[in-house]
Amino acid sequence: MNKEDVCILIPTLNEGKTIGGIVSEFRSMGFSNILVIDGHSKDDTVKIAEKEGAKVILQSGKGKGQAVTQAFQAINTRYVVMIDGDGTYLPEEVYTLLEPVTSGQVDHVIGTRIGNYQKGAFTRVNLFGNWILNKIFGFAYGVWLEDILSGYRAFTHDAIKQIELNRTGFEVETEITVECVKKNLKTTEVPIKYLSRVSGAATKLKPIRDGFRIFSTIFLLARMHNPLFYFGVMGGVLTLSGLAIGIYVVNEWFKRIDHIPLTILATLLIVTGIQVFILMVVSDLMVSMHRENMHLMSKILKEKEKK
Ligand SMILES: Nc1nc2c(ncn2[C@@H]2O[C@H](COP(=O)(O)OP(=O)(O)OP(=O)(O)O)[C@@H](O)[C@H]2O)c(=O)[nH]1
Ligand SMILES: [Mg+2]
Repeated sequence: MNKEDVCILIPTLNEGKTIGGIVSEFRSMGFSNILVIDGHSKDDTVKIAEKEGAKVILQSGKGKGQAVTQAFQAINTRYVVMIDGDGTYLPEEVYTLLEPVTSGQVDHVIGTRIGNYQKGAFTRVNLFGNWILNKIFGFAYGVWLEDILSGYRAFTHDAIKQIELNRTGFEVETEITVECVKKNLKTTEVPIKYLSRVSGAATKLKPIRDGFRIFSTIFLLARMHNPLFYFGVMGGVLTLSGLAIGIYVVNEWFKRIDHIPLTILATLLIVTGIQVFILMVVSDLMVSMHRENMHLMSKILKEKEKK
């Protein structure tokens, strides 16, 4: 691998304490193409990054997701490594991430933090949230990964040009992973070390708000990929809540107490739930047929290319 072919992409927002060290470490390893995409930091992040020899661009919108989207459009090297600017990932592990893409095995590598993290790097809430979101992702997309939210990744040029991103915030890692599954880009995970933030450097992640956003991203993006999951969860929630209210209503009715509005509500919930289940079967059929058509189309195109 030629180091000129690698762009090191670092999204930053007020990371003045750590960005200098990261850029200089990559430079001392021989990586000269370092792109910092900054979210209009109020501290001296931009100045330090430039001084250490990185190219800095300011993002046009808000959020890590928008920054990464903009950077992906601007990058034209053969390989890309994305790393957070908060000093929680080790630049020296870049070769571990690059190996599977440069050897042509995969299009996308995730550095998995779960097996080797410094004490205090994850709060209990983050660790639990991470675990549950990875499991939900597995159910939704049928791909079981350990750390879909990791900020240390490597990509091929082909991958960053195929990945289409629409989310603006911390849902970006999820959306990247979903896009890779949908576009049949091969993904693998390699274990990496995860450090805690240096003291005084504030996180921008709000666990509950961002956790919920990440969950809704996994859920909403599954509609076209796995309608069984998407409509199944929705139908399940509706029907089960209808049944719960229904059981209560019937129980009360045996005691000669009537709950007319609740009876109507229970009926409506159950009927809507069943309709969503029907929609689920129909959507699944449509997605399967579409997939077969696309498969056939790409086969025809490949044969045409051969001729
Ligand atoms: N350009 C840009 N970068 C951002 C923005 N928000 C966060 N970042 C950067 O994205 C990286 C990840 O953000 P963090 O706040 O560390 O989020 P996290 O790693 O999920 O959470 P922690 O566990 O607290 O580290 C850091 O380098 C941030 O500086 C933004 O709005 N714009
Ligand atoms: Mg971080």
